[in-house]
Amino acid sequence: MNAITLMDFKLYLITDRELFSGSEAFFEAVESALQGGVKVVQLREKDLSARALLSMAYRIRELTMKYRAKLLINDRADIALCAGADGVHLSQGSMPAFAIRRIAGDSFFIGCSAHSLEEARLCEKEGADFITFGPLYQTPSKLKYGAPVGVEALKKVREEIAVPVFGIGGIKCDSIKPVMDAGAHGIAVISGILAEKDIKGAAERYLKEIKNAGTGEGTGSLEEGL
Ligand code: 3NM
Repeated sequence: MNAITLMDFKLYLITDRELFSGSEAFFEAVESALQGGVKVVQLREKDLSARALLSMAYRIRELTMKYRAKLLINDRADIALCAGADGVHLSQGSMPAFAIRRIAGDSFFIGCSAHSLEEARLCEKEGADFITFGPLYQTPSKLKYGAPVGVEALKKVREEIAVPVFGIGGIKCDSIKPVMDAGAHGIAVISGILAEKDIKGAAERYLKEIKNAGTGEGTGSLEEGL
């Protein structure tokens, strides 16, 4: 059984501090999302130096601990280990999961971003615990992530890939159901929560919508079976 399916992990909040006027506003926003029930946060601030990212990771680690939430760091397994984070989220140019696993151990969560079936196969083969697949829809910064791949592509990935797959990219509350119906294990999101005025309320709505949508995965996990 994949550990991800045993966790309270259906909503994956990814950070973007550029949405805020300063770092305190950013930390407050992450705390509001945690108050709304977010249980897994990915710190994704790719432009920061290692030193600045580590310092931010310490702060987000404190916040996530306070709300018993997990923290993953984008790309930097070294920063994740130094900050006592729970895992790392890799992109195609990152170190492969198996290399990180050798030093970080089996309980370290390793997520991996895929934008095609081929990339999803590689993430899984290299040992990722879960995959984010997208962009499913147009995102505010769509050029960065390429053209939307759509939910039909997600269905194909789900048919072949055994590890949990999270839909990502332009997912708003009203697109949660089609994404979950396509077989997603959960939803990964930035702006649908962090760009909202009421961040706590937005997190609550996402969680409610995910719960209502069901998983499309049957009763294969402990969480659902109990
Ligand atoms: N990765 P929003 S799409 C960080 O397709 C990221 O891998 C993507 O932001 C991918 O929820 C994306 O605001 C942006 O669309 C997600």
